[in-house]
Amino acid sequence: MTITVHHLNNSRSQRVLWLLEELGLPYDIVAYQRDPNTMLAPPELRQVHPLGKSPVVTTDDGLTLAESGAIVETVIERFGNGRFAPAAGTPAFLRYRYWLHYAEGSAMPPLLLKLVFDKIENSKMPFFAKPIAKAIAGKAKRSFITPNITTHLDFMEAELGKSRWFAGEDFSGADIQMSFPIEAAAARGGLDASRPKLMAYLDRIHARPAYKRALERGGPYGLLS
Ligand SMILES: N[C@@H](CCC(=O)N[C@@H](CS)C(=O)NCC(=O)O)C(=O)O
Repeated sequence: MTITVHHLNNSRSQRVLWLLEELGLPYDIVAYQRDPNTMLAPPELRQVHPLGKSPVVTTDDGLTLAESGAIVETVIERFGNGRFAPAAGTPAFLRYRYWLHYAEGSAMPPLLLKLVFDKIENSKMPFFAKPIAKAIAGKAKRSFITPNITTHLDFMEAELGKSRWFAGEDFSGADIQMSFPIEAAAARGGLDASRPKLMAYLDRIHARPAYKRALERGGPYGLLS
């Protein structure tokens, strides 16, 4: 079977390349470039999936998979042969499923809000609008966004104090899914050496040969710069 990853530069689809490298599965990449001004995906991606977001995975037997957590879960279920997911019915499996959902459902929203409000603060606008925009963005960040990011970072740091990887002592698809919010937090969400477990975790995932191979296939990945 041929697996094709519809890969947008600098995006969540980097995780899918990494997963396929970990599994040693052959795959093709169709590359899409973000608009340098808006950072949005090009319209061609809507021909693959109506939302026009990345990642999307297609197979030559007619599957179209979207939503990174669902892609990670489905690929591991179909091709994992017992690798990268704890056995069904175990407490570790519940943790695995929790983190697969948490990454996009809970960790990403405040990080995305921060990105949007940072952009509003720094975007060009008539001079008289600037102080108003700055005041609104500053209030949203101080009162809601930053405290939420702090809560999530504290939570993740504490969880990594309980086990080496998110689902337990073994590396799993949950770690691949969790890499993106943690990388995003390190790039622009205030994650730094004051949270040593998360920083060491990032070093561990970046040292994995499959992670490095995925970077070579996927091209420059801005969250690491
Ligand atoms: N929750 C979705 C999010 C998908 C998503 O927003 N992808 C971003 C890339 S990181 C995207 O395609 N952005 C370009 C756009 O919105 O046009 C997932 O995890 O797959």
